[in-house]
Amino acid sequence: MLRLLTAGESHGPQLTVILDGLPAGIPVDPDALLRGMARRQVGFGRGNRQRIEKDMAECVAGIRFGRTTGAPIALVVKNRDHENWSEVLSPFGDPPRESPRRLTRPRPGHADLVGMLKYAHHDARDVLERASARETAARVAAGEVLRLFLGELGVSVHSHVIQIGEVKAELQGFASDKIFELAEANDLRTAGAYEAMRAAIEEAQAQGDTLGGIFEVVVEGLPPGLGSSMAPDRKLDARLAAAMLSIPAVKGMEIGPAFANSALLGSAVHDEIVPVAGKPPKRASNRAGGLEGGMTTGEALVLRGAMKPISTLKKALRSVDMERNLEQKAAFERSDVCAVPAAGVVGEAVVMFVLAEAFLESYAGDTLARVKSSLERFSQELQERMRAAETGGDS
Ligand code: EPS
Repeated sequence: MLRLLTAGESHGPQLTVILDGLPAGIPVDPDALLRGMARRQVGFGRGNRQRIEKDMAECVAGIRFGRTTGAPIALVVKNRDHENWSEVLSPFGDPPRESPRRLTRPRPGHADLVGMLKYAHHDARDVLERASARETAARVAAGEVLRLFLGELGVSVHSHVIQIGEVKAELQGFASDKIFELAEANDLRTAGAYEAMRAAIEEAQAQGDTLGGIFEVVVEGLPPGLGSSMAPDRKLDARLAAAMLSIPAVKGMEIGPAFANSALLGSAVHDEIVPVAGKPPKRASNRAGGLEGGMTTGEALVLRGAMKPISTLKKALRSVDMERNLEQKAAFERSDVCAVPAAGVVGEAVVMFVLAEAFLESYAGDTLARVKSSLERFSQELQERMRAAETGGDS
């Protein structure tokens, strides 16, 4: 069983993540963690906070001399901005009177109002500090360890932005390698329509507004059969959907071109099965996005996340001052205009967690070597089966 738990407020001293259940013996390169965290901080349209933070994951448990030990892994990401907030977020003592950081006019779209009602808070800061997407830095830190594990199993995970506001990237005919290379090279993490996307963000910013969009996570190198069709809660598509929707502001998810598929005839949607000598069959296309029957097909896994626009608006919407129950404009505080590029990197992290869990279900092992040899055995079994079928002795 793989478990992940994060703690930490957006402006508290640090974020903490515990990842428990990975096998021993995974090589961990601290520079890889650093690079992964830096990718999440990229993004035209982010606010000034990213100029303050330089995210680093400090390992405080579970890794020794560059390898996982099998113990729970604990990583810490310091919030540099905390020094400006230490009084406001003090764990003890009395709240400062008339604090300018007190937030009583909840922002539509944020967790503010419902959280105030649910937890009986008078200051929405008690809600928003945790609802903030800052928490995703911790999940990305853990995700980078998961990436190293999956990399050992031959799996690679990428993401790119396919839409900002109404601007769509035109990617017809692009090979996936080219898409990833282009996306890694710019601050919108997109392989197409960069200039138009940037202009849309600038326009929203000039109007005191915000923009959402769609990112795509692509995973290559998966074996067929991760997940299960046998019970609803083991279906990989359902688990991936839950993971994607756990990212702040992600309100929709799509497996491959699922919405477009729903408008087509079956013959135009389903991926035909073609034989390969000595190996399991391949697919002539991948409109299923790499999943059938709640299991990976062995083709690339393609998942899309739709992110709503950031809910902190300079051009504030109507709200209610909860101290007086009177109509007021919603509060505004420093925020991002658009965070879709970062959400894609978070998407990678949450998807990697589900995939690592699924690998450990099918190929359990206390050490990386045992997990690898179990996966290798499965691959050999598939090849032997197809070779036997070719010689007429289907086993
Ligand atoms: C966020 C508000 C902004 C974002 C933050 C999420 O923070 P601040 O209020 O300190 O400017 O930058 O995201 C991050 C700090 C991050 O690292 O992703 C919010 O309200 O959700």
